[in-house]
Amino acid sequence: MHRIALAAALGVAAATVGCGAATTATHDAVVATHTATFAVEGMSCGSCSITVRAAVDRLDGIASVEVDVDGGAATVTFDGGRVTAEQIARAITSSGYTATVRATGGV
Ligand SMILES: [Cu+2]
Repeated sequence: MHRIALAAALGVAAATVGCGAATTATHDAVVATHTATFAVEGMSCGSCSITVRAAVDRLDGIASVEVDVDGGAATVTFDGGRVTAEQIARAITSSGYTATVRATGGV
């Protein structure tokens, strides 16, 4: 009886540890770095690039934002488990510049 109780207690401990490990693994998988390039229409100066950058930075899961005013483009590195390229394009568009996803890449 005592032996069974001990085994059950160890089982719970093992399950708890296993759960923690699984959570960590899942978390690592979710922190998948994606990079997307967007065509952004309507930018004409540095102030435009700041507006676009701020609109993207407000979103969850954004790692970096690069805006190329002359090229009419933005390159965003983000956590694909927390935000999508489409959501980023919508955020840029609602800041006043029409954005479309040009290319996406995951790691
Ligand atoms: Cu401007």
